[in-house]
Amino acid sequence: MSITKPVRTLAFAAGTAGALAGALLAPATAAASAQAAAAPQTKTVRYGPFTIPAATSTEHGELPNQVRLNVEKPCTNCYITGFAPNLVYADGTRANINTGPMLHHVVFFNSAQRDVVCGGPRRIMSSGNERVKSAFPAGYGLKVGSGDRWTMLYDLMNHGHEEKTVYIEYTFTYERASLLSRTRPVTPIWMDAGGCADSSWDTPEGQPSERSRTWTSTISGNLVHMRAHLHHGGIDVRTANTTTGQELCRSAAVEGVDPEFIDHHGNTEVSDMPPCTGSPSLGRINRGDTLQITARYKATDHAHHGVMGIMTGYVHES
Ligand SMILES: [Cu+2]
Repeated sequence: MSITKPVRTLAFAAGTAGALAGALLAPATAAASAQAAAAPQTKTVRYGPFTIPAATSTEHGELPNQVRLNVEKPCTNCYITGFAPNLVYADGTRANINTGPMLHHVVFFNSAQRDVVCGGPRRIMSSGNERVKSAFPAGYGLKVGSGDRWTMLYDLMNHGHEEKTVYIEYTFTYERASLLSRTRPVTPIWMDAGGCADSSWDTPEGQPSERSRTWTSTISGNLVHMRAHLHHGGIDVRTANTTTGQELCRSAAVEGVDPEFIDHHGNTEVSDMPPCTGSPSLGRINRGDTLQITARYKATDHAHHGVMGIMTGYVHES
């Protein structure tokens, strides 16, 4: 990470002063407690409840682009090593379009850090209805500092004809940070075929379509994980380093297989977008390299409005 705020560094040092003193006095015990601190932990955080209006005969019900400030983080002074997004009912069962609700999108921003690609608050993770799980390769994590503030942007839809009350749920795996942590931090890079101003565009009817966007990297490091998002009708999305000629990740959409992702009209939504994970790396990125994202959509007999093509990469800067 390029910027470390002095305040956060002090808070971090104060929190681990005990462990450091222990290391000086009794190395074996301190090593054991550092190991215990680094042991993987799991926490499920629920956001909500949210009540989505019923669909009418012509329109889906929707809670369009709502913002919640300062939402719960699973931990502080820790590394998130993986996360699994979900949309659930109060009893914990999955809420999906077969019963109405759709997680159109959820995006988490950290307002304490600047987004590497577009500026503004840093986009650290997101999900569409496909709810893809992410796990970083062993030894890497998304650092959560004590000064971090998370904002959640969400958009929920309902294909059903009665209102539904749901929760956005994230199950995180994480490790506590300490001075002895060997976990390497990752920096998110948000590649978006729609660009920075608006992630969405419309596909034409009757012909396949493709949209690309490039970004000149401002950071150097190893890309260790990449996750993707497309809408209904998407074929695949990929990111390449056009400076080195290397394809970094390609993720193809799975749609219409799992019955949970088919609504009562027979309409399907994307059910999986397999992520890419590379250890030690999916590829090296150097400052000044050109990264290109390309999203492809199928030809259909009608235009698709507001489609997206997004890949979020996680880079260990070095
Ligand atoms: Cu989307």
